[in-house]
Amino acid sequence: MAKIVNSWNDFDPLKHVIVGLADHSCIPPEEPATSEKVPIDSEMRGMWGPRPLETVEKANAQLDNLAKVLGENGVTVDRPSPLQWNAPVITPDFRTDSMMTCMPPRDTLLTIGPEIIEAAMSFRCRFWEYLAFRPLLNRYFNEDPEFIWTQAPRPRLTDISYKHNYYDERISLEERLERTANKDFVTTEEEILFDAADVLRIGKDLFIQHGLTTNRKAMEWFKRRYPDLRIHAVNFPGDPYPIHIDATFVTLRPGLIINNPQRRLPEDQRKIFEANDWQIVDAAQPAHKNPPPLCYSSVWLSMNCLVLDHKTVICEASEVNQMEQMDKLGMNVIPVPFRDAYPFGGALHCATADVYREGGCEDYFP
Ligand code: DAV
Repeated sequence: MAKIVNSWNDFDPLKHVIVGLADHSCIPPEEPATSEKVPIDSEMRGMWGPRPLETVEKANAQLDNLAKVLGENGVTVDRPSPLQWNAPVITPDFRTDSMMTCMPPRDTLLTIGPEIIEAAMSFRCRFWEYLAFRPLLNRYFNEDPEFIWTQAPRPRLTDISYKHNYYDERISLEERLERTANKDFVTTEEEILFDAADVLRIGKDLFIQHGLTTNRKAMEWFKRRYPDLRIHAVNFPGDPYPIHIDATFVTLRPGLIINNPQRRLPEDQRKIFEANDWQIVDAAQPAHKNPPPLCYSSVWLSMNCLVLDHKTVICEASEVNQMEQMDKLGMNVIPVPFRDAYPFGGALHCATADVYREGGCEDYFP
């Protein structure tokens, strides 16, 4: 029996990680929570079904290469067991005609110390996604006597969990930004909803983005479930589609954060960082003008890096500006090509989920 699961942040030395797989990935049909995530001008609007096989194969080649590079750097890598995602999800409360993928494990699994939480996700098409990770979690449970396996309260995702007609093509970018500023999102407060990728773990403090995929009730759940941790709601008014914190606000090491310059953390929410001598610097500009085809995410996947330790970071190989900035910030960069995986749910941080990092639960904001 050995200790397998332990991770309190995104920067301590990484020893064991899950890397996603693109097999059988689908573009899901529209549903109450998803239309918001597909920008108006996206070629994906109205399209759904299995993704083209050649794109799956290219994504898997880059995911496999990432796994290989991690292995060469002393990190143990596990892979999920993809389902046949091209099947409907039917519950007593709803039906949607396809699932999606298990490529971005970061959205589904949240590691807090010795615990992995299966998130309470708001997309109906992602309702069963955690099943792809069950064989791994079951093994961790069998082998690590201290592993705590948690499933957050399962949302029912009935119609009352969403604001209907929230999405409307006629809404201008200005109105969209106004909604973000007013914290008016597509999900209601009916039930606890969160994606794991909205939670930034910094030891004793969890910074949770309130946005399209995570609501206030989730923060309340975290507060009650983890009375020893401090829960902070954060939001980034410059983001018209706030989904997941990891292309917006990214820790590189204790005391250093890169922040998306289009989505700056508001002054009042900066105080806790400033008071503890943490530096928040603007992230470098993305190297690309557009995301790759059939991609949900923005060009800011440029900053969605995977930190291996306080001095080492994996960056996407074509993100020259980001790599240069990392170098200036004193990080050694390992470039890994990854743009073929972006359409499947994100970049290097999204595509992974922490199992073990060295270090304990530090108090960085006493
Ligand atoms: O900027 O589109 C992407 C985050 C994906 N997990 C963005 C956020």
